[in-house]
Amino acid sequence: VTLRYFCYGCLFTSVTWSVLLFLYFSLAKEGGQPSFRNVPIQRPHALRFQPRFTRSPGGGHEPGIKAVGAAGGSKLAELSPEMGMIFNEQDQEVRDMGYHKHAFNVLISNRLGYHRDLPDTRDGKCRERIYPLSLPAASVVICFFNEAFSALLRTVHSVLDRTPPYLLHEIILVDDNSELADLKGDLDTYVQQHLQAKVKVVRNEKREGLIRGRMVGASHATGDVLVFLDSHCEVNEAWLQPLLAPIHQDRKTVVCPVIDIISADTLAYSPSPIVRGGFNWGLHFKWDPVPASELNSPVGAIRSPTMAGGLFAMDRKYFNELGQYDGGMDIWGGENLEISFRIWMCGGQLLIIPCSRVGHIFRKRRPYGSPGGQDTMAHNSLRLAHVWMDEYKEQYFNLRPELRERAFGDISERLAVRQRLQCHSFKWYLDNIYPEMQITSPHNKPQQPVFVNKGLRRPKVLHRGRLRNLQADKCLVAQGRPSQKGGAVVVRVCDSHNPEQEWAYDEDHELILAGLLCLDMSEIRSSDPPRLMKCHGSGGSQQWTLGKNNRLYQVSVGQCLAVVDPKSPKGYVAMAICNGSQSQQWQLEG
Ligand code: LR7
Ligand code: MN
Repeated sequence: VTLRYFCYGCLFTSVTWSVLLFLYFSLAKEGGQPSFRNVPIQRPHALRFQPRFTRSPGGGHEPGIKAVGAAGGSKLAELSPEMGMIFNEQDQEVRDMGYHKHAFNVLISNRLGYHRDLPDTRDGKCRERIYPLSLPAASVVICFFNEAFSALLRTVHSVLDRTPPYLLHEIILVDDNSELADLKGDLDTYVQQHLQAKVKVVRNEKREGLIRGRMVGASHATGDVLVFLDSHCEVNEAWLQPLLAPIHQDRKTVVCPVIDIISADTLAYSPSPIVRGGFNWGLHFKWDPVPASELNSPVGAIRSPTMAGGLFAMDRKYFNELGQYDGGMDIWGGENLEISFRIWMCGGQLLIIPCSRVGHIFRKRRPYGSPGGQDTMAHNSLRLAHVWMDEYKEQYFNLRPELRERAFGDISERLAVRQRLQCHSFKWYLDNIYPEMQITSPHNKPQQPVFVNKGLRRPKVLHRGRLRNLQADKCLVAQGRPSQKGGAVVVRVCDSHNPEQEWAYDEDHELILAGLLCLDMSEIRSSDPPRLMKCHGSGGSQQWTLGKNNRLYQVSVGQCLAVVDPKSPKGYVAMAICNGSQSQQWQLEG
């Protein structure tokens, strides 16, 4: 039962209500404040009450994670359910407004306060590691736009609480012209009264977006190393030393922590599996499994073709030498791939450090847009394609033909950066850093898609049968007619006599339903659920592997097919980061 339903439940049951109120008051009388997992509940502070909004359904702009629970389902993954309880109308308002403005559970965030214990998610061996005492000091740059006050302050305090002072040069908060009143006056007052002189607030006079925002932050920084964080993070035990050490050793090394998952609905903190960064030809970031060759030890650094974007550390002077960011990129998107390509192509390296853990609240939608409603991801991706991708930008345009002629502004300064640094070609990057990436070029693949249904080429069918989800004990079928292009798939009661439930899995790794359409995962809108499309025969969006743990892995988005809610009759499925849970287990049974 999710917390959410539980709470709506109590609203409508007066009996439950009285029990809850009784419980609450008796607890409050006994101990002043009830304590859940040693975390005192702070009554929401200074929240103004405004009309109620209903929560928009989770759509999901997140590049990767819709993770449910921790790998291995540790007990640390869940906070006490009382944390999210709604005791009065005020709580309801805080929660509803919070979801509306921030797309996560602000009620719980406020109650957690600015400090909390976190489960130590590192491998045990990390605790035995010894780092040099003399390391460069860090300037932590946190750029924010309309962030929830408690989430921002928890980010700041987690850094102050878990960083040895001599390694923390300063924290620079860049307010990207937020509209929320508490991020102005209240924040200034709080910083003056409660935070050390180390915390500085810089304010943008107009909204710049996170890319120019970080450049502003970096320009104010004076520490040796820049550490960028999103404004809804919590750093974990001894997070900074493992990031600083490799930079100290080699100034052209850029490092990312493992990004642990803070649930947007429960604020529970759980470990992420060790994965590394990739991308697809829609120029969306994705998580990839770590190739065996990179997995030398559970604590060793992992070379990563790309970074997710928000959380990384880099020598400050090297950041400037390498060309900071592309200042022509707006608001959100694309800068993560741009800096990743630039690091590798121009003589640096990008590593993920398993012993450094930082949690991030993964929301199901982005709660803000761009000022003029532009698609900044497309604008920024265009710039990055034209500067860095050479002939391989065609891969992007094949997926987004409408962008081929789209203007992208002046890129001469960025081309000059590439020239000045004598960077490698994109082909070099693909060959040496991301050999897993599949290329659909006119040379090795037919340019005209081959339709299996048209009989031009028939890949051999390896297995046939129903696809049963082990948790829901239901089978994957078309939501409407199996011949309907673009139709969704859902799970329904299995029926071995129904040919419309029969999937064929072929040597091209396609999954074809009822001999008609292929299971397809959009590379352009990677947060959408999979759908049924005409088979195109060129892998990518239609390439699935039936792998270990019975998982159904989608190669192009790097995620697994999961049942959303096994008990719901709706039977919705979605892509989620692979975590081995039962909701992600499928059996092809003939
Ligand atoms: O106009 C803006 N101005 C800002 O200051 C828009 C955003 N921001 C701030 C915002 O308040 C936040 O602190 O910028 C930060 C990042 O914005 P998010 O949290 O909305 O981004 P995200 O977490 O959805 O997206 C990921 O991809 C982005 C691409 O531009 C950035 O690189 C984000 O930093 C990045 N986040 C992460 O890498 C965390 C892990 C996510 C994954 C996978
Ligand atoms: Mn974020």
